[in-house]
Amino acid sequence: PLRRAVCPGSFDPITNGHIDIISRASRLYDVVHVTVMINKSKSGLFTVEERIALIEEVTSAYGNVRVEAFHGLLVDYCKQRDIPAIVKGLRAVSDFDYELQMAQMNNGLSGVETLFVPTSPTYSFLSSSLVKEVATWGGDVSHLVPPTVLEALVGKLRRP
Ligand code: COD
Repeated sequence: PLRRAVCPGSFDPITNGHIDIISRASRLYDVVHVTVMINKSKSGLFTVEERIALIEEVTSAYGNVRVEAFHGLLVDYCKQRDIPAIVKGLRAVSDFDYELQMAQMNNGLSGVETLFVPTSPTYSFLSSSLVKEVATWGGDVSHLVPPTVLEALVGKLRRP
């Protein structure tokens, strides 16, 4: 059987930090599901469809990445797709507390395992929200997101 893992997130938008984790997961698993978890209380800059299109474009080269959205609990998604592993990036100690809580909750709910990949030091300060904030004020984020995402970001911020 194919060995599957999921990289879940908001991806609003996908950054080089996410891509680092996805590409490393794609070398460890046969199929990597990159799943936009829909959060009704967080509206986001990009629509779910726009996020999916951007993720598809920047991960197409890996060949074993499948992109979709899910509304509900991550453990239910894993059950439906028969996915035994969640792969997450850890940026700093500040991520650890919350990520550990989620990992333990998800394992307790369903037995799914969470594997943590240490972020490349280059991306340890990087988050979608910082990228959006810096870009909003005209700061240069071209080294933090792929060109397609940069273009989408600039377009979005010009006509809000
Ligand atoms: N370097 C490396 N990895 C990174 C970086 C970076 N610079 N930035 C982000 N990542 C990785 C992290 O592993 C992060 O968790 C993931 O990418 C996604 O990041 P975001 O910011 O897009 O997404 P979040 O943090 O909003 O995602 C949270 C989830 C959507 C995964 C979580 O809320 C969830 O599972 N929700 C579904 C509902 C559910 O099951 N809730 C119960 C949880 S116990």
